[in-house]
Amino acid sequence: MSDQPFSFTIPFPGFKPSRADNHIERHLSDLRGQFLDQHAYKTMLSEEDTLLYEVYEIKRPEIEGELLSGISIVHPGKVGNEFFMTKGHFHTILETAEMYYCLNGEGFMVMETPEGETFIEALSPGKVLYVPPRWAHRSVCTSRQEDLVTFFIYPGNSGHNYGTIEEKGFRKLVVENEKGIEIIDNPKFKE
Ligand code: PAN
Ligand code: ZN
Repeated sequence: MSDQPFSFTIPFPGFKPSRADNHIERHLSDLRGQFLDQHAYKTMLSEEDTLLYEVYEIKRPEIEGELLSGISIVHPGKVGNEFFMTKGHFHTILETAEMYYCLNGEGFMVMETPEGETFIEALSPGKVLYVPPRWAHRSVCTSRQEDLVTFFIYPGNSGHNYGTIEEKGFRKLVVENEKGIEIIDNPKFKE
């Protein structure tokens, strides 16, 4: 027997979907080693394991032909001068794409391929972003007070490879310095 079609709503504001099968919370401790300023990271972590972002997942079977979707909410804040961000990942099946639709806030999607190509796209409400197959992706919230909220859709069989990024990091980082928001090379990136 086939599944029935279903629908849900994403309320404005709030952005918590009316249907969510899973709610993931990721804290500072989940991004160990990823922020450039490790002194600031450790100091912050010793005070509180701050909530950096949340994901509401609409679950479907993780098989080819299905689509997985959900809402990602990255909260505003910084570790040192680097903005709060998601862990970021490649898809386990590298040849799978993803689409993002930005609903709220300001930020960037930081992307790179295994071959070292990089691409950074600014996100603001209304922006639709296509992340092609092979591109690792990480969302970064640069709003002062607002959450960066995106709706995402990707193939059911994609899977998530977090290990490569945990080990190597991304080639580019989003920081704020005297000049304002800047994209810099990650001095700690491991080839
Ligand atoms: C998104 C991400 C979500 C959270 O659903 O999973 O934004 O980021 P991390 O998974 O890197 O913690 C997605 O890209 N799924 O494939
Ligand atoms: Zn993804």
